[in-house]
Amino acid sequence: MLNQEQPEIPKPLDQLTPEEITRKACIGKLMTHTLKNLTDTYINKGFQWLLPVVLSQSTDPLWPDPHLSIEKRIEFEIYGKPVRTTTSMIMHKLAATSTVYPKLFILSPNIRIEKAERAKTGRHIYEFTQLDFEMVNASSKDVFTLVEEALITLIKNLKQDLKPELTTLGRLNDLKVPNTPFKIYDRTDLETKYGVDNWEADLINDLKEPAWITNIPRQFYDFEDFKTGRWDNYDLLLPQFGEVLSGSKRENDYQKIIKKIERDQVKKENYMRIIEMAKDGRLKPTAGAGIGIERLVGWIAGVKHIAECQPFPRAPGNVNEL
Ligand code: ASN
Repeated sequence: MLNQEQPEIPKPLDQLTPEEITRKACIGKLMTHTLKNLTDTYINKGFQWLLPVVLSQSTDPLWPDPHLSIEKRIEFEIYGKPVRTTTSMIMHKLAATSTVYPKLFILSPNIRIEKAERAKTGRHIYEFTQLDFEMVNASSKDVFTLVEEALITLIKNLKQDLKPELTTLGRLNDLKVPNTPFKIYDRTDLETKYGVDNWEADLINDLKEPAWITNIPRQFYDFEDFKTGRWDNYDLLLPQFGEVLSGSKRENDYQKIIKKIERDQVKKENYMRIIEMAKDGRLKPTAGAGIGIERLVGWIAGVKHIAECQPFPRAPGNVNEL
């Protein structure tokens, strides 16, 4: 758990007090401007905006993943075929960047039925939206530069255009435009310094500015150097708040993909399109990431629970009528 105190579960709209309505409206404006600002940045840099999908045979296995706490995976049949609700559009991004859309982003709704106890972290919701992006022939460094620029532009603009809202939320002075480049930490160094289990919670307490963490063992689609054992992937952590983005340079070598899928005991039959593309040499080298929109806006707004950033809250363990 990253939070010291347990946050209240955000209420449905019709149960808000007048003060809570004012607060919700300010967060809503931050959300609107954040979406406009980020999508403008990506479009101006030549990215194409793809619409999301909700049901697919193939979705993110989310495994192995050091953060995983999924209570239930949603899977059912349509037209005689199994489909799953989107956990992330990583597979779609790999296929799309390698064929028609070399630079793309999607505002992608992801469903991850987190264990109910995760409501306490204030950082988990069971439906969230990623700004999920991917680009061909890019390195991790390219992703860092792009994201840093996008965030700096966003925070500068919000501080300028939404002064009253940030003032109402008590964030105008506290929200600082971070210095670039952001610091980069290797996960193994953090484990040595803070311990294998605690490094994230301890590091975010120490952080004054956003920072990158690299080299995190996880899903087969992240690039792993088999010789050194090093992973070319990253998370972006926000001070006092935690992970807001994860991504990587991608694995596009057929043999390595097969080896990792087998090692992870992931169902190969769900990833045949990507496997076939890799086999034929059609899977291009790409890099990308997904920015958790509710977490980003939650950090900007200084919320106790990121479900406050949702008009219709999705806190783990809480199902509302709307
Ligand atoms: N969107 C992430 C990525 O691009 C994947 C995820 O959310 N699990 O790597």
